[in-house]
Amino acid sequence: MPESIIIQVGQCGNQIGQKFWEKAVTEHASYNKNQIFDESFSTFFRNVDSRNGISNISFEKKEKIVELRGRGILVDMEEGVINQIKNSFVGELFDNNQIISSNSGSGKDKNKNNRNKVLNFLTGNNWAVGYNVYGKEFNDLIIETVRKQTEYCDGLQSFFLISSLGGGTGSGLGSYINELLCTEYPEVFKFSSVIFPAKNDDVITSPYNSVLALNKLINHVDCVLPIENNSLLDIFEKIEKSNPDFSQSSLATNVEELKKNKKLKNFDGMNNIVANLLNNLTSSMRFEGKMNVDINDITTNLVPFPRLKFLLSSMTPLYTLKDVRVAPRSIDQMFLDAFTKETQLIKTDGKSGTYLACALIVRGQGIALSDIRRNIDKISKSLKFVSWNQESWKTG
Ligand SMILES: Nc1nc2c(ncn2[C@@H]2O[C@H](COP(=O)(O)OP(=O)(O)OP(=O)(O)O)[C@@H](O)[C@H]2O)c(=O)[nH]1
Ligand SMILES: [Mg+2]
Repeated sequence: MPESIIIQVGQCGNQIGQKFWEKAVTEHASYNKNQIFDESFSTFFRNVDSRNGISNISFEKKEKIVELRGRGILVDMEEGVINQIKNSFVGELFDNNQIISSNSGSGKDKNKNNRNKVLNFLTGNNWAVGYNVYGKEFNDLIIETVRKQTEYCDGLQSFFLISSLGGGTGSGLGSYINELLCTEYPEVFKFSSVIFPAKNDDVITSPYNSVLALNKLINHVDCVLPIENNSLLDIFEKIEKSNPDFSQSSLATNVEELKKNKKLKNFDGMNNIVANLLNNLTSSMRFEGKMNVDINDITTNLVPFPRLKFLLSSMTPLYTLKDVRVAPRSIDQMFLDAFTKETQLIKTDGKSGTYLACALIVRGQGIALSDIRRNIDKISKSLKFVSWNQESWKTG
C-alpha cells in the first residue's frame, strides 16, 4: 500500500489530526481482529519493537502488532494541544522525535524558552511570525524530523498537511513547511487540507493570514482540500438539532469541559466531520479494493492545470452511521444529497458554476456499479461541465 506522512500544524491542525488518528486506529482495529500488522496498516502506521531495537517491522512478515507508531509529525508552538494528544488514547502513536514545539531543539536554554513564550504572547495569529520567525528557526529540525519519518517508508507516496488558514502557526509555519517539502521532496505528492475562518471568526487577522497562506498553497502543493468553518458549523448544528445524541456519542472525550466551553464543543463536533472526510478519502489508500482510487488518481483526474487545484468536497451521510441512528437513506437520494449545498464543506453554489471534473467515491456495501452509472447519468444533466471535458467523472 502507498505510504503517507501526516503533518499537522497549529492548534486546528493538531485537533483535527487527533480526531483523524482516533478514527483511523478505531477503524483498522475493527477490521483487524487478529492484531497482525497487515498491509492496510502500513499506509499511516508502522510496527515497532522497541525491546529488540527494531524500528520497523515489515507488514510482509505478518507479525503481531507490537507497538504502533503513526506516520505523523505534530507541530505547534504552543504545547497545550500537543499535550492533550499525548494524553489521549492515540498519544502513544507518537515518539518525542515526531513532535516539534517551541521547546524542541532549545534544550535547556532558558533564555530561548522565555523568548519563545514572549514571542507567542506578542505575536500569535500572525502569518509572518509563523513563516519568517518560526520557519527559519525550526528549519533544520523540520528537515531532520521529516527525513526520519521518510526513512521508515518503503514507498512514500504523499505528504498530507492539515492546518487552519486563519491563525499564525498552522498558516505561516505550515506555508513554510509546504515550501520546504517542495524543495526537499519534489517527487512526493503534497496534499493540503486547510480550514478557512468563519465569518464571525474571533481572530482579527484571519483574513490576512488566509490570503498570505493561499498564495503559498497555489505555488507549493499539488492539491488543496479547502474546508470552511461556516459550513462545518452549519452541518454540526443541523446534525445536533436532528440528533441530540450526536454530541454525546461522537465527542465523549471530556464532557464536563465541553459543556463549560461551548466553542470547544463545537470545534470537537466540527473536527469530527473533517476527520470522517479524511478517513473516507484515504480509505482506498489503506484497504484493498478492485475499484480503488487513491489520492494521486483523484488529483490526476481533477487537477487539469497546476494552479486549479482547489477541490469542492461534499460528503453524505455527514457522519458515520455508528455515531447516530439515522433513517436509512436510499442510494439515489444519497447521490443527490452529495450535490446540494447542505453537504458541501465550502459555501459555494456548484450548480451555478462550471465543473472541470468530478470524482465520486463510494464506500460501503450494497452499492453496485449500475447504481453509480444510473446516478451519474441523472446528475450530469443538472451540472455544467467545461466543453473540453464532458465525460469527466472519476468513480471509485
Ligand atoms: N474547525 C476548526 N477550526 C479551528 C480549530 N482551532 C482553531 N480553529 C480556527 O483556526 C483559526 C485559528 O487558527 P489556530 O489553528 O488556532 O492557530 P495556530 O495555527 O495555532 O496559530 P497561532 O495563531 O500562532 O496560535 C481560526 O479561524 C479558528 O476558528 C479547530 O479545532 N477546528
Ligand atoms: Mg496556536
